[in-house]
Amino acid sequence: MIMQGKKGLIIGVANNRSIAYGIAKACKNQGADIILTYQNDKLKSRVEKVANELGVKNIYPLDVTKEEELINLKSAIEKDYGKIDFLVHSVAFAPREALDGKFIDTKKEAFNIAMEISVYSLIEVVQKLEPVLNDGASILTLTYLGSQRYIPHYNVMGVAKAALEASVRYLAVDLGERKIRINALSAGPIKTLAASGIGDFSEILKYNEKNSPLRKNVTIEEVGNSAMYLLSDLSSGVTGEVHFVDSGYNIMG
Ligand code: 0WD
Repeated sequence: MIMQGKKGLIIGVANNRSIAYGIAKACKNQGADIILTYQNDKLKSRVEKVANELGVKNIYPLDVTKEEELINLKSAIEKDYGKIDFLVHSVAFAPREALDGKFIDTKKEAFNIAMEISVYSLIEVVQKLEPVLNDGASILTLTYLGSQRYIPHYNVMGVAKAALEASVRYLAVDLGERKIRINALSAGPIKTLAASGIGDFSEILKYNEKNSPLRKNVTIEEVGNSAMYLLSDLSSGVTGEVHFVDSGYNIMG
C-alpha cells in the first residue's frame, strides 16, 4: 500500500476508459484518498459513477479554461481536505480537423486551443494549486511520443506535447525548492474518448502492437501501475523526467 495516507487530485477522468481512471483505480488500490473533477455537466454522471465505484467522497467541476473554477477548486480542497500529496493532470484537446490531414494546414485558432487546454492548463493548475500541495508532493502529467517524432495525424498535438514536456522541466526547477516533484508519463496508444479524435487511430494501435518489443499495446492498468511509482515516495529522487510506458515502442528505429 504505497499510497496509504496520501490524498490526491486527479483531473481528466471522462469515463472508465480514461487513462486518468486507470491511475485513480491504482491509487485507490494502493490506499490513497482521491478527489476527482468533471469537465462539464455532460460528463458529470459518468464521473459520479467512477466516484461511487472507487469510494471517492467529492467530485468538483473543473473546465481548465475557466480560471474561476480553478480558484473555487483550490478553496474547496483547502476546506474539505486541507493539503494534498499528489496531483494528476490527464487533460488534452485539439479541434478534430487539426488531428487529420496535414500539419501544414493547422489554423491559428486550433493551435491556440490545443496549447491552452493541453499545455497552459498544466502551468495554471500547478500555479493555482501549489498552496494546497504539501512539501514533497508529486505531480504527474500525460504525454505521447508524438512530441519527439512524427506520428501520422498527431499534428498540432505533437507540438503541444513537446511544449508540455518542456513545461515539466521548467516547473520542476521552480517546484524543487519545496521538494515538490513533477514528471510526465508517456503512454503508448490506448483507445479512449480523446484518442477517437485522432485520424486512423486503429492503424496506430495495430502498428504499435506489431512493432514494439513487447508485441502488445499497453493498458490503462499498466499506465496506472507505473504512475504509482512516480506519484509515490518510491521516486523521491526523480523530477523533470519523461517516463515511457509504451511496451518499449520508443526505442525502435
Ligand atoms: O493513446 C492515448 N489515449 C494517449 C493519451 C497516449 C498518450 C497520452 N495520452 C494523454 C492525452 O493526450 C491526455 O493528455 O493522456 C491524457 C488523457 O487522455 P485519455 O485518457 O486518452 O482521454 P480521455 O479519456 O478522453 O480524457 C481526456 C479528458 C477529456 O475527455 P474528452 O474526450 O471529453 O475531451 O481531458 C478532459 C476531458 O475530460 N478535458 C478537459 N478537462 C477539463 N477542462 C478539458 C477542459 N477544457 N478538455 C478536455
